[in-house]
Amino acid sequence: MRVLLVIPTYEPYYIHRPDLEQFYTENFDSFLNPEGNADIQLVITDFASSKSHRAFLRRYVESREGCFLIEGDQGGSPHVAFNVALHNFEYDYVARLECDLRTRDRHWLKILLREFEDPKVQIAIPTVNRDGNKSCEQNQDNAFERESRPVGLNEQFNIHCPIFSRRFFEPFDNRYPDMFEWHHNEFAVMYQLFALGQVANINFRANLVHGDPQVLPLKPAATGTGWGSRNDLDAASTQQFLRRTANLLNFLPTTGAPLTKRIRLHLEALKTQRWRYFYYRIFAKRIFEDFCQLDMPTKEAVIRALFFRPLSDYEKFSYSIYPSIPIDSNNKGYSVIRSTIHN
Ligand SMILES: [Mn+2]
Repeated sequence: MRVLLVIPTYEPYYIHRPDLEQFYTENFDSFLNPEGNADIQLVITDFASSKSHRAFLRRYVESREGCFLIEGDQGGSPHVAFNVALHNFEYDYVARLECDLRTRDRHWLKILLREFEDPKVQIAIPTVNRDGNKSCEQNQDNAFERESRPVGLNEQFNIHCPIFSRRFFEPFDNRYPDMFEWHHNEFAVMYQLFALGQVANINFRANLVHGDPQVLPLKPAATGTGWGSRNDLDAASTQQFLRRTANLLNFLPTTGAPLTKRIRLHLEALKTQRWRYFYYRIFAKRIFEDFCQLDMPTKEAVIRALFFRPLSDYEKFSYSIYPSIPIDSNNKGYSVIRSTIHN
C-alpha cells in the first residue's frame, strides 16, 4: 500500500532561522518511519517561498530517503500546491499535513488507516492538541481509548491533518477542492463528502502535536501576507466564480422530475448573489437536501463546477521536482514528471 505524505509550505519572507529549521526538521522526521508495511513517500510542495527557505527544504530532502520537494515560483493556494503533488505521485492514501504538525509515536498511521476498512469512509481524521475544530471534538490533549465516529454535516475538522483515500479525489481529476484559497474549503469538503454519501471519521486513538506557541510567532507565514490571511477569493477567482454560476444550470436536465425543477429554481435564485452569499445559501439545509437526491453524475458535475478551478488554471504553474524522479523509473510506480497539469 502506498501512502503519500504531502506538506504544502509557503514562507516568502523566510531568512535563515536555525531554531525554526530544527522545529520543521523534527516535525517532518516524525512522520517518516511509521509502524506497518506501507510504502511511504514524503512530498513537500512549495510555491514561491524565499530562496533561503527553499535551500533549507532542499537540504532536508536530499538527506532523506523517499523525500521530494516540488518547487514552483508562482504563488498558489495550499490546495493548488497539494493538487500538484497528487498529480505527480502515485498513492492509495494521502495525508494532507502541515509543517507545524508532529506525530507522538509510530502507531498513528496504522491506527488511522484502519478506518478505511469501512468502504464508506474516505477520510480518517486524527485529533490534535491545538487548533483543531471544536465541533467534532478534535482538540484533545492526547490519544485515548474511544470509538471513532463520523463527523456530522454541521461539524467541521481541521483539513490540514487527515488521511484521504484515493477515491475521494478520483471523480474530480484526482484533485482536492481548490476553488477557495484557505479555510472556506472546510465547507466545500464537508459538502462534497455528504452529497456523495461518503463518511469522514474522527479517530480519538490518534493524536498529533500541532503548532508550538513558542515557535509559531516566528513563522514568517504567520504574517498578514501568509496563507492564513487569504480567506477570500482573489479577484480572478471571483470573476471565474461569477462566470461559472451563470453556467451551473447547464449541468441539470431541463425537463423531468419535480426535484430537478426545484433545484433549477434554487440555482436560478442564487445566480445573482455575490459569491460569498451564494455559497452560504447553497450550503443551507433546504437546497442541500434537494441536491443530495440528484443522480451521482449530476451531483459530481455540479460539485466540480462549484468547488474546483478549471484544469486550465494549472497551466500557469510550472515547477520542478527535487531530487528529480527518473522519467523511465517504474520500480516505485512513480508517474512521469509533467511541468504543468493538463487533462
Ligand atoms: Mn498549523
